[in-house]
Amino acid sequence: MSIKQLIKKESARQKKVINLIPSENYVSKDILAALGSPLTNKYAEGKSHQRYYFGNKIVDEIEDEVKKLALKIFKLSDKKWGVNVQPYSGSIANLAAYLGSVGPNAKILAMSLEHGGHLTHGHKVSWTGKLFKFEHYGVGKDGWLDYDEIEKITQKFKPTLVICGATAYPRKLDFKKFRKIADSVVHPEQGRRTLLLADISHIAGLVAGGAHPSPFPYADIVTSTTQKTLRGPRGAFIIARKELSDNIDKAVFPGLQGGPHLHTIAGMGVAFEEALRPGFKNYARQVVKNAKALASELKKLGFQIITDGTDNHLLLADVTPFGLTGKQAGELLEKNNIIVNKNMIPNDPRKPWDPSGIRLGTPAVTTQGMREKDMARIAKQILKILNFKF
Ligand code: DSN
Repeated sequence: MSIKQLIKKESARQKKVINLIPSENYVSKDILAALGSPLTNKYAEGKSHQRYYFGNKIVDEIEDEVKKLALKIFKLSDKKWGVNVQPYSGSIANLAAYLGSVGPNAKILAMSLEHGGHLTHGHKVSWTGKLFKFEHYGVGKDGWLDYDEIEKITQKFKPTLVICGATAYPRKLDFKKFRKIADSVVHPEQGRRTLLLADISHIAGLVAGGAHPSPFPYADIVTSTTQKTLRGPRGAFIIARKELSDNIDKAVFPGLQGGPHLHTIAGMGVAFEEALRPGFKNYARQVVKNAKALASELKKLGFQIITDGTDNHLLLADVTPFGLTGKQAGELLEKNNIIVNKNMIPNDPRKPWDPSGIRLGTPAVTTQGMREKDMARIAKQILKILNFKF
């Protein structure tokens, strides 16, 4: 089959299934048009207006505008914040943020992958785990972050950077508490406080839409991808306090990357424009309402939901009471056109490849117009599939 035919096949698959992967979404036609535009033909190494190639007047305008929009969706001033929209993905954005702020070998504290953090938050198989000295915190037995415990770990470890942000944590992040925790350790020799980085990749759209508290009053650096709740293309950005942003920019280019992907940057700009429309607030709120409805319907049907519910766009369910592992449950659901991902649950006795849980999210189905009543139907269908294993 040709690539063109395979793309058609994948488009049809995306239309046919119920997509409950919390890190996926469906972008608008305008974003697809930006991604498929001739901007992909252009090289523009460097920052806008400081490029190594010529012919960049128009793409400079585009990048400048996208940076302005990135600040606008979070109501930030360019007097205080610098933006970089060039990272190819969240992984590179995180690596660049660490390298450009605290540098290699620094002590960094983050949430462990097993408890809901991210691979690039210093997991041992990621280069972030090899290039820096990471220590991790997790969640308590009840699945909730225990901020007193995080503070104790912080004071003992004395990191120069604290990371908050998760890929599989269903509750609100208390950025104010994380700030206080970071401030409980001082580094007079470095002449600055412990930095706080919020990786809001999962919740960026909720923050922009007012459905989750913002990290910006408290964090020094915020990293994010744009393809999840923000409903943009697969790209990333870093927003950092002005005094940190020059070094972070240098870590992105020339430190880690070459020419920026301008078609993606333009696609991100379109996503930011869409996030500024009044309807986006309703979308963000509905994503959370749907996730809450899905969690409560599954709970009514006997599912064990980690932390008993959710405050955001995702939930974690332990499927072992059905006599299934997360992998088996995911495969059964896929056979029946419901797409989830297998996921570790807190303190999981099983391994990541075949864990005890599944992770479910509502950004994509909300984009398709589904509401609470649809979540009730989906929950019943999930139960039927897992009970009868067909
Ligand atoms: N792998 C992504 C997720 O699904 O959460 C994060 O990078």
